Amino acid sequence: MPQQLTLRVRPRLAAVAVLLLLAFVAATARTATAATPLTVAQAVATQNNSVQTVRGYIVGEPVATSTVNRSGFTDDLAVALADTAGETSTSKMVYVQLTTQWRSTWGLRTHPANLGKQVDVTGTLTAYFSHAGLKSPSAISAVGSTPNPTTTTTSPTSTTSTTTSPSPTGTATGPYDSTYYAPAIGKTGSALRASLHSIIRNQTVLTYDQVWEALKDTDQDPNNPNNVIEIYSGRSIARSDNGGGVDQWNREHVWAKSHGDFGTANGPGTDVHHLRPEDVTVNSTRGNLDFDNGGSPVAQCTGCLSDADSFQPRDAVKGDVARMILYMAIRYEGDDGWPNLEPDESVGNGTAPYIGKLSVLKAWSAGDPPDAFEKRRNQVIYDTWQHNRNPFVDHPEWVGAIWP
Ligand SMILES: [Ca+2]
Ligand SMILES: [Ca+2]
Repeated sequence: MPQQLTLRVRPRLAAVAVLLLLAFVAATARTATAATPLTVAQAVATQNNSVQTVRGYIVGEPVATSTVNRSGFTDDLAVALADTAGETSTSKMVYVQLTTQWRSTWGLRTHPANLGKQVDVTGTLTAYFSHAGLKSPSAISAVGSTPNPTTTTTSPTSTTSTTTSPSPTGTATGPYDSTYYAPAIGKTGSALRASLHSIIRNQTVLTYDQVWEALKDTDQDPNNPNNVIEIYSGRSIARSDNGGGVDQWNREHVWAKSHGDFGTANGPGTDVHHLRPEDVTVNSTRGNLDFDNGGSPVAQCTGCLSDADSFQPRDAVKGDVARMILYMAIRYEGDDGWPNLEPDESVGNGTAPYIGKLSVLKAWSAGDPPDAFEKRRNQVIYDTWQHNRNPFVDHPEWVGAIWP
């Protein structure tokens, strides 16, 4: 009898297995046929009046065929999308018409912090401003946020009440997750970026004079409290030997201050999350160069390379440099009187508020995770000086969650 029972059950199991298989195949097919958003490059090449969904970063406000404002926004009527957040070439953009229903949520005059956000826009691929366009949108949503665009919000109270969905990137846990970072936990993409920005922009702003004292604290040599460590060269030097003379150390702006031309007024120019002690001569060699791999050896800076358009620090601080640059990108979004700083894929950015190369910085961050020195520095800045944190030191995986 037991054997007969087994024989009866087996066909049933087989039938269930077949049903499960069919369900799986159906689900897979549904996924495979779901529309993949077009890139901006594809949208530019497909101006055929079809209705499509395009994914891109908001890079400015188009006001004429070849003019896109990146700051000083004049209206909420249109936004330009590109495949990279730092794109400045209008030929690599698609201009999105914002019909009335979208202006209060997506217009840059009302929401300048939308600059740099990644969005999906569904509309008609047709010329706008005599330029590649996407008109009459039926849906606009931030990538990584809830798909219903009407729930997109910018006020801090609404942000914190957003339902937490599981993060597709997976997250490490940290000591500040239930406090400082609570509104950001579980988010990714543009939602994570917006949340982190609203968290870290609350800070004490130092004067340029205070930066000297802060650096003597934040960059203290762990083996000699009377010294500081120079970022690029790694040299330990008396903390009191600061100034403008040869072989002294001075205040290096890792985000070169000419990139966005913010100078040394209280603000990004005095933000010690990216200010570091460096030898005067090495600081001068780095100048305002973008970051990239390669070049010739740099005098007084073992392991550093430099050429006409880029600088590469020693291996031990490559990740530190990357996380400082990416901190600046999230901290400065153009909404508090300073330029919207962004990483891009260029070298030779000059005075534009961009620093390259993003792909290299991402690799540097992955290859050189935060060590005790970098973590202590972040803590000292938080406890004593600015009272804000570098999220990428606490959660290096957020680099990939924001810049996939
Ligand atoms: Ca490091
Ligand atoms: Ca920014």
